[in-house]
Order: sequence, then structure tokens, then C-alpha cells
Amino acid sequence: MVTTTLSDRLADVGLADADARTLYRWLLLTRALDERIWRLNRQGQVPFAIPARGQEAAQVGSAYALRPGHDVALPYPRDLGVVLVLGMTPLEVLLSALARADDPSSAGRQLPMHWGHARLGIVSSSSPVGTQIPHAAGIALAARLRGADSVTCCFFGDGATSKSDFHEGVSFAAIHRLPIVFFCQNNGYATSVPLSLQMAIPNVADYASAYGIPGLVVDGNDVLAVYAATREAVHRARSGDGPTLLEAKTYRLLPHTSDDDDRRYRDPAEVATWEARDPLPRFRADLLAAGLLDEPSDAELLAEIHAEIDEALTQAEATATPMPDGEPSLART
Ligand SMILES: Cc1ncc(C[n+]2csc(CCOP(=O)(O)OP(=O)(O)O)c2C)c(N)n1
Repeated sequence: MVTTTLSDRLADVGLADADARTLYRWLLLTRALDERIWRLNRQGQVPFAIPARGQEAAQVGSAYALRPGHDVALPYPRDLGVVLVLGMTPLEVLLSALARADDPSSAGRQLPMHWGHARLGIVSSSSPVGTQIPHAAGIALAARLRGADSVTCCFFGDGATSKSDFHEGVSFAAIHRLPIVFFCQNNGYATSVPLSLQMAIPNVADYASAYGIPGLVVDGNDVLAVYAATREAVHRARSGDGPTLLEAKTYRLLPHTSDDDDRRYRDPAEVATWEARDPLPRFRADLLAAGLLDEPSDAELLAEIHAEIDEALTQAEATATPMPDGEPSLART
């Protein structure tokens, strides 16, 4: 039997040991900040939370294949890991969660986690599901017309594929061979609606063949597999070979939002099955086995991350809330 070591896997996808540690740090930071926001919601300080827990590998692995500030990203609200890897700081994330005037996404005017960051190329999002998909196709067309070599990466959940926006955006991008990656995080549910009631085929990626573009299913809880698939799709887009539809199979381990009770539509046994596939302990175990991490340095890293979040929270809490009828500070920057 041939066993593949972590070093082999890293080499296969063009990454070094240092990248593996960096990816792990992003996973940990995403998990810890997500937990903190959830707790702040339970304490009545954050009005609304959209948890990323369970989907961190899909988010971190895909964003790691982009060029931050050069490529354009249209994340969807659950994409905490995407925006962190692209350069949003924990402070900026908390300013959004706490709806503060200095929130770079919307100056505290939007729902929390409706990300936007002009300098980082993160396009402001709207609440209606899937509307970012045709927008992304238009942005990719604009990049082509400008002669830029930027790639547009459009993120969405499986629920968005039930919208005509998905089919219109993918079809248009395919016809014009636009430099775009469509990245679907299929967590099995659109709020309470299971996949079997959203589509009559087993994989979102299967739609790709109807539009004449490559479609690929990837294990969304395997950060290296996600990175490798996205890297290839980004390369294809940047080389002028058109769009790819990637489907990361994953699961959200918490309710849909802080206002949802998932016990009403999910069997706890199903959640437990996916807890056992949690991408974070899985990658940690790989790093420990490969000698790229040890228990003391892991504990140190986690303590450092918690201290970073504590500091960011203290700073965010000290900032002003938006004026009820004043100009959003965003408009002045
Ligand atoms: C057009 C539209 N319909 C319904 C909603 C309510 N809604 C918000 S999120 C969501 C489910 C989205 O599911 P999916 O795209 O799979 O992403 P997930 O939340 O599972 O990560 C729904 C139905 C909405 N925001 N927009």
C-alpha cells in the first residue's frame, strides 16, 4: 500500500511546510473569531450572527489560492474564513458584527457579515441569495475589457443554485469564457431545506457540463484538496481558459444563523457524523503526525489568537455607533 505523507501532499500542490502552518493558523483564527461572535450574540452584544463553523477549510483553502487585493472576491455571508485570508482584520470583522460606524463593509448599516472592502477587492454583498453571481460575471467581463489579469471568485451556498441568478451568471460567463471561478460551499441545506428538495441531481458541479465548463467536486473539509482545486481553477481563469464551477462538499456545524433552531430539521446523529469530520482537528492531526506542529506550540498559537481577538474586541467596543441620520463614514473614505 502506498501511503501519502503530508509533505508529499504539500509538494503536489506546490506548497511548503510554512504554508501548511499558515493555513492552520487561518483555520484556527476563523474558528476562534466565529466562536467569539457567536458568544457575543448570546450575550446580547452582536444582534445577528451567521456562523462559519465546519466550513472553514472550504473558505480558507479557496481564498488562499487568490491574490488578495488583485483578484476580486464576492464572498457570501458565511465566508468569515475567506475575508480573513484576503486581509480583513479581526478588528474589521468585529466592527461589522457590532455594527460600528468604522465598519469597512457598510459603516454599520448592513446586516453583520455582509462583507465589503474596496482596497481588498471584496465586493459589497446584498442579502438576497445568489445576486452576487451575475454581478461576478459582469465584474469578470469588465476585467477582460480592461485587459486586467485579475480573476473573479464568486462564493455561494448550494441554496443559491436554486436561483436563476446562478444559471444566468454561469451561462453568461461560460459563453464569454470569462476569468471567473464559481465556488459553491454545499453544506446540504438552504436554511432548513435539504439538498434533495433543491435539485434533482446529486452534485452542484454536474450543472457545469450543461454550460460547457469544467465542474469539480472536492472534499470541502480537506483544506489542501480545496486549495489545489481552486488553484487550478484560478490558473485556468487567468490563462484565458474560462470559468470553472467548484463544489466543496461540507457541512455547517451550527444553526443557519443565531435566529435558527436547527433541531427542528436536522437529526442530531447527522450533525454528530459531521462533527467527526470537522476540518480543523483533521488538519491539526495531519500536522502533528508530520511533525509540523507539537502540542505546546499549538497551545501557544491558540493563546496568541485569543489575545489578538481580545485586543480587537476592546478596540472595536471603544468605537462609535453610526449616527441615526448622519452620513455613513464609508461615504467619506
Ligand atoms: C432570494 C432569497 N430568498 C430567501 C432568502 C432567505 N435566506 C437567507 S440565507 C438562505 C439559505 C441560503 O442557503 P445556501 O445558499 O445553501 O447557503 P448556506 O446559508 O447554507 O450557507 C435563505 C433561504 C434570501 N436571503 N434571499
